[in-house]
Amino acid sequence: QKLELSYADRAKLPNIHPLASKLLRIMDEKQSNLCLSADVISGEEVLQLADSLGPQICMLKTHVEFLKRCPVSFTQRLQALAEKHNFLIFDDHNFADTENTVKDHYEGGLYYISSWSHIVSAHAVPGLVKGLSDVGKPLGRGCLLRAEMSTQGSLATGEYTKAVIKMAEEQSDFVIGFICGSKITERPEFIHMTPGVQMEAGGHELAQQYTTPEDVIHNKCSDVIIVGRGVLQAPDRLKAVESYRKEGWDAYTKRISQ
Ligand code: BMP
Repeated sequence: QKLELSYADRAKLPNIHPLASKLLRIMDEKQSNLCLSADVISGEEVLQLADSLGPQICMLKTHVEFLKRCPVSFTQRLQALAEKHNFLIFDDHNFADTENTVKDHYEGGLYYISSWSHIVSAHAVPGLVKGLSDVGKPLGRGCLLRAEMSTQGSLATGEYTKAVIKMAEEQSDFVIGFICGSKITERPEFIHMTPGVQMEAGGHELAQQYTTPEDVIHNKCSDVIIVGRGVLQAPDRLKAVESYRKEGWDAYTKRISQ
């Protein structure tokens, strides 16, 4: 039986995108496959989460456009915290428009997302990420394509998901992986990231459906768990983030040693 490649081995693959390689190295060094979804509405609180929970995570996910109080210095301070604690920043913008429109939005607009976010997400519906890659590639940025969704009744399934994988393969100089429910391609250069994670499986919040870190990383062979409310609504966030990190990491070590 063929042993699965470790995160550290995948980081050294000849065709890997430098940003995917950096992420896999961070995951290996910090023993963390946890992305914190910092879904709070105050910019100061995002910064405080980044500083206090940063040592436990490989990535911090923002939705910058819904921050209520976003100080001018927010993105600079977030970048400094990402350096300090060695994690990547992922603004989960879900770009899904024409080449020209996404380009302007990614490069400028209110938030100049390309200037500070290592990674952004995009829907594959427009059929291309060229507008984004024109802006992001020269800066060494990467993109995650939404191949599946964790919501009940999602339309991103079957043939659609297959088409997303093909799109990623054709644009692998910018697309570093997927938002998906499980591993969807055997190509080890791509990163699989999965939301809808809590310690208790089977929970629902509006149309969100939850499963566990063990299920996502061990059974479904994804690479990174994305956790929001599981940490944010816990009475002790530091304790919660450490237990998600540990569960996710243990599930990974069990998977690769099989
Ligand atoms: P929570 O763990 O609180 O349910 O947060 C999950 C996060 O992942 C949210 O920011 C949500 O927007 C995002 N997300 C998701 O839940 N399902 C998807 O299919 C795609 C997402 O980006």
